[in-house]
Amino acid sequence: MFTDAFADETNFRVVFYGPAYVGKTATLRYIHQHAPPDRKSKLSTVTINIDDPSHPGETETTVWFDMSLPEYGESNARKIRINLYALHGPVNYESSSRLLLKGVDAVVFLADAQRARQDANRWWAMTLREHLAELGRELAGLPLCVGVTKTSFEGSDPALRVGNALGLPASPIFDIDPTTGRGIPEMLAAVVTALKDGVAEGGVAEI
Ligand SMILES: Nc1nc2c(ncn2[C@@H]2O[C@H](COP(=O)(O)OP(=O)(O)OP(=O)(O)O)[C@@H](O)[C@H]2O)c(=O)[nH]1
Ligand SMILES: [Mg+2]
Repeated sequence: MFTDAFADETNFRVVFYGPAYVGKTATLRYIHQHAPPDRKSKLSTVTINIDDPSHPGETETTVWFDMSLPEYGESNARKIRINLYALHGPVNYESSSRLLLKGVDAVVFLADAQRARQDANRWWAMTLREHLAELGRELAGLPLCVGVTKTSFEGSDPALRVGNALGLPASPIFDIDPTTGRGIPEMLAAVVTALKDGVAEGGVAEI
């Protein structure tokens, strides 16, 4: 989180995290498409240098945009802006996840409802915990929401069952579909509520 005094905004970093092909980019794209034009940056890919001395010069790609959320009121007496990030495409290096999660304020974990993907969901949930630990952070206490995609596919389990099997701390679970937007506004609202709850009341004091 950082405050931008010039824009009078509090910025939160929200990371969308989960297995390959679960729908991270499609979810970001849906949120971006439905935000008013004057409140958002372009949806962009950003190439990052991976922070790994054994693989010098290697890069990975993130997808990113930011948007202001005046409808959610204020946090610390400033308007709320969220910066949404996800890794994009094949993830070859663990250090890219750690870079992504550095300074994270909230995580949206996306899980794939297809039964064949349950091991992948759990593996990514485990790596989320591990990367945060490497960064000196704990999952408990970090605002967290779960979005379950592809629930309408053949061979899928219901969202609650998928979400509850991840081994993550109890958190709101949403049945989402980034191709139609089902569940996404509700999930976003839960993320922002959790972010606001995490910031102590009291406003900004000049010192
Ligand atoms: N019908 C349907 N399609 C979905 C759903 N969730 C994801 N998809 C599709 O699954 C495909 C993969 O989605 P992406 O958004 O590219 O997934 P990703 O997590 O960004 O994938 P990587 O960046 O490669 O890890 C896209 O064609 C999405 O439209 C869903 O709930 N329903
Ligand atoms: Mg992607």
